[in-house]
Amino acid sequence: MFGRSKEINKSTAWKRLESQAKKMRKIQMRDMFDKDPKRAEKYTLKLDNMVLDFSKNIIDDKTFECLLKLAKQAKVKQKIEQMFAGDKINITENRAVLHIALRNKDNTPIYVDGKNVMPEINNVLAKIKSFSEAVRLGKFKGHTGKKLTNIVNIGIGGSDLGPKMAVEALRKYWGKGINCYFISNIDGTACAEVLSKLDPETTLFIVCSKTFTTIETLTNAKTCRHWLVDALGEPAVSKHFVAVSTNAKEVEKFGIDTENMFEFWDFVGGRYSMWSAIGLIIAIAAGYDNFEKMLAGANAMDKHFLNSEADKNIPLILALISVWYNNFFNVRNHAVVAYDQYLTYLPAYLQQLVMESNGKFVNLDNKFINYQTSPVIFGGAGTDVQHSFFQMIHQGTSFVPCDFIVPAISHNEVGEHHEILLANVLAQSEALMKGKTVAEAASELKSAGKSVDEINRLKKYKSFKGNRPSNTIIFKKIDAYALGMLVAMYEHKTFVEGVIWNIDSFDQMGVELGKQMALKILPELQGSRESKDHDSSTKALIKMIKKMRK
Ligand code: G6Q
Repeated sequence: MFGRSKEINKSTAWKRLESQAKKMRKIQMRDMFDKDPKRAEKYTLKLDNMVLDFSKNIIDDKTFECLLKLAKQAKVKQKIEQMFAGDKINITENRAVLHIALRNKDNTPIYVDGKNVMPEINNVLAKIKSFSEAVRLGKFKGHTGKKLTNIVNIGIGGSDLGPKMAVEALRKYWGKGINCYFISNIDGTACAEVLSKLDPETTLFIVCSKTFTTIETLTNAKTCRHWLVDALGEPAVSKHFVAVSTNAKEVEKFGIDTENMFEFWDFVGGRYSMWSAIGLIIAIAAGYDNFEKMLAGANAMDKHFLNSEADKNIPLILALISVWYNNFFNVRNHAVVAYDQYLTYLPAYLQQLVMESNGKFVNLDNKFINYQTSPVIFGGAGTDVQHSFFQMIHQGTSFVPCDFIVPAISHNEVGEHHEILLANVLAQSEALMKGKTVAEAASELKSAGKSVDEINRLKKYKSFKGNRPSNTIIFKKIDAYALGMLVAMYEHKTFVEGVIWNIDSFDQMGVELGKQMALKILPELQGSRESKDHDSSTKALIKMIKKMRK
């Protein structure tokens, strides 16, 4: 129903892009800038307090037109409308995909199986509001009557990365005295290190798990529960534990009163869930007003995405540019560099969003794909990463498209720090685009007074091929509204890429096999079952580990 009769790499738009890429490989961006003084203006889009400059990409009018045709051929517009209408576009799990409903500020009805989902969403939002305010104001107190100031999110994957990224992004807005912690890894160190800093009397645990069956989360939650009960006794649990889940039965079984449970729904995928009660810690840390602003920012991006023409549509254009390099330049990576210390966890969040959504090799027609899907996403905070992996971005043998994200105004305008930071981000994108020819490097060496021998020895090492693409995304300031826009922009970009590749961006079957095998290996490691049915490497490793642990 949602597949396409013709594979996208057989479409005329794809074929046209292949020949266009051959042509564009010979073109230098710096020449296109020289020829067209309006290039930046032409390839810049604005939305509220956000600017996207995508002019430093290896595209021209013809390329842009072909990319838009590809989107048309892939029926991107129709797919966007299907998502917003609540159609079950997650076909492998037969689910609607409605993170957009979580921030549907206009409250227009959205139906799934004939039922409007908005009333339930609004009820949970009201519950998030009243609970987060009660905790912040000290009205919801711990068992011994103390204010809850240490908020611990226990969850993993989608139940961790989004809230963790957003809570850090909004650190400047944290309520006075509030501290946030995240426990995700099954590694006992994660739990031990966090618990060692906490006082049970002032600690609130939020157990976030859509399924409430995830072994890491349940094991961590159990350990934290024991820690609390040891200190304050069983009756304290209801004052120190709340759950966010779709699975009331398992929440109850775990020993959390369903009164203390915040619901969410199957139509919200884990990695798209920070807008739901999974974001409870965001509301507690930064205040419900900011949580609402974040939803409003995302909603503004949703409306832009749904209503803008393709050639003005920010997430759609970013997706097309990504497909352009991925499928026509054989590029396998994409770097996201946020020049904002508070966005430190954005790349980790995006790694899941993009790679879990689009790292797929079966299409919507149930066929193996013979073209490249998700790139590898990596990144970090600028300027730090300029002193680590940027060497490869500037002089590596293949290019890595970059997204540079930066606020014009910092939350911490200390001395000239922010201006230096801004100068750096602009310098990076310009340097990547322009490069420095061998002749330019030679003339620089000459001006520095180097000998002819020295110049000849060094000029290639000091050259930069340039023509390395990047997008620059500027916000006035990264407040909660801007954060909402930014994250929604990437969600929709990821969706459009998936539509073009004709894959289901909303399941994650690829994480299952390892989980299944771990369950089999666990009793073997614990000694209760003999290791068999493994390859010789795994068998030997089990044996060695058991010996070391004796
Ligand atoms: C995200 C994935 C996955 C999920 C975790 C945690 O889209 O579904 O990362 O969020 O596996 O699952 P639970 O929330 O069910 O514990």
